[in-house]
Amino acid sequence: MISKEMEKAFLEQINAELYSEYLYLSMKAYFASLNLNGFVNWMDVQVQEEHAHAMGMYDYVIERGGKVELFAIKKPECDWASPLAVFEAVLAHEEYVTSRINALMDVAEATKDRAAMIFLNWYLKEQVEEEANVGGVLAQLKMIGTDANALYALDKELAARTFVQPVIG
Ligand code: OFO
Repeated sequence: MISKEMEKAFLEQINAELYSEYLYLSMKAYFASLNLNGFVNWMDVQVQEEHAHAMGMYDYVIERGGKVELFAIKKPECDWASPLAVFEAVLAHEEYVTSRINALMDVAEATKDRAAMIFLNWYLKEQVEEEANVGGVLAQLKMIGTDANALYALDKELAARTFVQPVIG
């Protein structure tokens, strides 16, 4: 059975993951408005990943005998100055999410919830991957600068990203 403290921490994180899904959905719309369809695809994969992250925790809380309660999702930003500005925002957001998962691990440690610690390990590893992925695109965007041809080449590359349903836990 999950403790009330751990349950509350998971419910807040489910909300944060759903907010991430919402934020990337908003970024997807921004790229659609620029006709950058590879970036649209990259964001679409991100949206699906965040949904899977939220559902992983949702299912876990239920499996541990807890009760899921959903909270309101705050409105995401809807406009950015450039693709570079979007990816700067994505990296800052993922770093924030990493700090949240670390805080969740702190609750698991403080309540001696070893099952939750094992479960959360997957999320910690996922954050390493997320930050590296985003950092890679960001570095390319910085090199590209104002070169439209290079931006279109990157757009083509991002069109190849595919969603793989993660096995969480
Ligand atoms: Fe759920 O990893 Fe991104 O936010």
